[in-house]
Amino acid sequence: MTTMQIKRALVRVDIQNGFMPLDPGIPGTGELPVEGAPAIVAAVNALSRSPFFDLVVDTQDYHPADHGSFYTMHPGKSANEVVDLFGLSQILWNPHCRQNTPGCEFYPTLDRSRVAKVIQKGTDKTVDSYSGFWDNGKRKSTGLADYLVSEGVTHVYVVGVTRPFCPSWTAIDSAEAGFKTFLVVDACSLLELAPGAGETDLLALRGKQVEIVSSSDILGQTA
Ligand code: VGL
Ligand code: ZN
Repeated sequence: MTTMQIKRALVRVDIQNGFMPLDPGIPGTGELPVEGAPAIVAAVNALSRSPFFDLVVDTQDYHPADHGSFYTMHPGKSANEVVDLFGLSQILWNPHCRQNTPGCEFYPTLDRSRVAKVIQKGTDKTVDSYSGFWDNGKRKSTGLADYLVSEGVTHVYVVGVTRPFCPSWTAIDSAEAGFKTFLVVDACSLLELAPGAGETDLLALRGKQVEIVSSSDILGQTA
């Protein structure tokens, strides 16, 4: 009889300067600021150092300067307006995480010592990519699923910036790809464009077989 070997990956989504509130000491911050994003880094680092995980992966939002998700590419439009981008509904964002700029760099206090792989996404200017697995049209994979399978990963734990966007889409695609999937809620930031969006997101995740856990469940803290 054989038993399946559990192998756990921590997938850290888009913990980059461009999503952090403006900090004059850190170039690239303040592009698309998410208020609660710096506060997740301590939990993400603690998880990343835990032997509970066999593998640590970072995703990197990595846009060309003229990416179609930037409101500046749509004359007369503002941030948070919704447009049709080549057949897909697209929320318009401030320009952020552009290739070869400080905004796309990982946040300096993020512990990257165990990172085995970086998966870049959002590189095609015609389509956004919230998920670390697929573009928003699910036309082109990033290679993350193949990489995790090649490493023997069975269980995926998702953290990062920012629900209900990139970590949530990544977790849903992970579950759909066949990994037992968890979202570590206190290690994810939240950007609510409408009130209640965070709660709606948690319901949607559970509906897609993503288990919601907290970092203390994993690290065995009593707090
Ligand atoms: C993200 C909006 C645009 C994210 C990325 O990482 O959640 N959000 N690009
Ligand atoms: Zn982006």
